[in-house]
Amino acid sequence: MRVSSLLCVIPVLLLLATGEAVAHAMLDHAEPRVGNKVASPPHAVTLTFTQKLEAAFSTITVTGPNGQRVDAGKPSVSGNQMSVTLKAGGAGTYHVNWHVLSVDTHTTEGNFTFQVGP
Ligand SMILES: [Cu+2]
Repeated sequence: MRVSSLLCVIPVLLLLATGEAVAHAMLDHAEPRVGNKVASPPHAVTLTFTQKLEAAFSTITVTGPNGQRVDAGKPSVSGNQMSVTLKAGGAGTYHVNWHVLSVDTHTTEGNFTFQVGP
């Protein structure tokens, strides 16, 4: 009787550290623009990131001049863009806080302001 034996070679996986750390979703630009002044209250805030986002774990909150929430709640996410519609908030300083999960499973967050007024 001939017994053939299989020699199982377990492949050694070399987990190489790649340049992955630079790939987080950072804010590329925003509309209204970061720190800018616009004449009338915008109907939405749109943020564009350097990487695609996971919609379920990405949020924007916007507060108006009196500290009241003016964002409509759940943002819409498409690729590397996220936007949220705004309720009327009047003139003054608006604070935008964002928190996103990118497709590489890393979370990033940040904030900025813009002004509404003549
Ligand atoms: Cu990352």
